[in-house]
Amino acid sequence: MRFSLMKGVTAVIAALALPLALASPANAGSLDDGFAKLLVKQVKGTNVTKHLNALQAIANANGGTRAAGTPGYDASRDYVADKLREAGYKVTLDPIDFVEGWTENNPPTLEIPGQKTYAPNEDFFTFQPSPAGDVTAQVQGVDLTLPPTPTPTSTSGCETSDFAGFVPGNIALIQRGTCAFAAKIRNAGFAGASGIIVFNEGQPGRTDAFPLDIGEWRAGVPMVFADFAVGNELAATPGTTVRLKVDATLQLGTNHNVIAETRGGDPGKVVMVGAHLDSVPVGPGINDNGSGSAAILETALQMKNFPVKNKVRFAFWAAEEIGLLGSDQYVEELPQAQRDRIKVYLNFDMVASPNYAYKLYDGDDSDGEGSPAGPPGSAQIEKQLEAFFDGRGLAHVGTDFDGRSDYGPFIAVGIPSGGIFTGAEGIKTAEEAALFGGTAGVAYDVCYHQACDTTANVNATALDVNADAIADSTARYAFNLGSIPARDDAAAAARIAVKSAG
Ligand SMILES: [Ca+2]
Ligand SMILES: [Ca+2]
Ligand SMILES: [Ca+2]
Ligand SMILES: [Zn+2]
Repeated sequence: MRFSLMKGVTAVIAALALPLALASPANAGSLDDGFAKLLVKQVKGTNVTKHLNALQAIANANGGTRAAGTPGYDASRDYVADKLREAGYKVTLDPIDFVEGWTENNPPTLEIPGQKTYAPNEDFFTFQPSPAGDVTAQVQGVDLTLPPTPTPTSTSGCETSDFAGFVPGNIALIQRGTCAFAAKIRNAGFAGASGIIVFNEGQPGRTDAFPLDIGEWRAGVPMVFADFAVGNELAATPGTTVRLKVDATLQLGTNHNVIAETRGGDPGKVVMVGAHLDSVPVGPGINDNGSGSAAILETALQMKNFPVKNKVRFAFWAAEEIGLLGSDQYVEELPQAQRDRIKVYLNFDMVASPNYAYKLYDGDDSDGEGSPAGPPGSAQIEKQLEAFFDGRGLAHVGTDFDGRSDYGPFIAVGIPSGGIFTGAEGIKTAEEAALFGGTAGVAYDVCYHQACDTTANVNATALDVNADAIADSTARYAFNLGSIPARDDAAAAARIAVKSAG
């Protein structure tokens, strides 16, 4: 079977008779190059559009949405899982938690027993969706910046290293600053905090406490947001024992990531290709992210009989829109040995924006914007995607790893990542309009996170080109990971670089 397939492939490659200029000189005629060209030919925009129509029909039948926790999500999950099963993939429905409901039953308590009681819903508020809990323990400050700088700079609790000296069981005292509340809460949870007090940073306009939904609960302990005065006072007396109590009911629901893996291929070398499958509650989410989901689904279906060298694992993430919950929980629950096997992660979130630009994640940080370069190997992924667009004579620009999609958890554990993005609520520049056409001064996707993100909100050219780019990069890595540095070597190189810089 494999042999005859190979003959077929060779025939198709020969029949393609591509001009030499289009072939990558280093790989021309190689297995990965041949299969990439075959798969690109097989993946057709019209078939990707059929999946988008199906997702639109699912939304129409389910109140106009495919959001996490809704029947529209489950129907999307079933559509994708059924197609992949029929194609022969090993399909797993991977359960993940999300917040289905949260009610505060009584005001919270924060007191220094026998000495002082702070005023609930004035000096401090419960963070929604805090788990219930009643803990008495020592307070320990975490990388505080006191007095505060004139403008926000505190990175309290933003890095796991902030908790290096943290005593598990203590209550973490954390300052508001430059990273998300949710990130601080996560890190405090990993460090074993028994309770969490985040206080406002202290600049004018950043002193009061107020109620806030941070969408994060997984530290599993009571958590509150206090005003600057409370935090400053507790920080001034290290080792103070406080009582922190939250009385709330947290109701968790379950959604599923759909994970589909090729039966063949080296299980020690996994190529992961992901797209989030959920929409926001207000709309059907066809560009965001039916487009990426449909494109990787069609790629998977068309490569079902490819005799891949490396294992290819497709992931359709749940609950991306409410905090990357699907990808985050997937990576968190993966044992280190399994993480080590994932050699690349490719992310496709919004690949058919109506006023598109071809944006490739800036793996080497050549743009010098926002987040640093991705883990070693990310630069090579960017280069490989660039080569596809260059080969078609199409322009491309970089886009920062700003943490807004499912590559975030992969990068955080050192897995090289990359992918394509055609733009969301950002405004297309004049330079980009010159490169890609479309309209300068208008959002890439005017229907971003809105009810109008329907099948009418998809640019067919961008969808077609990006489906090909996805097929191309997936097939190349399925057969050849030679460009990706070995993880151990890369980690060692990074350590050496840090050492010499220090
Ligand atoms: Ca810090
Ligand atoms: Ca770059
Ligand atoms: Ca960057
Ligand atoms: Zn979105």
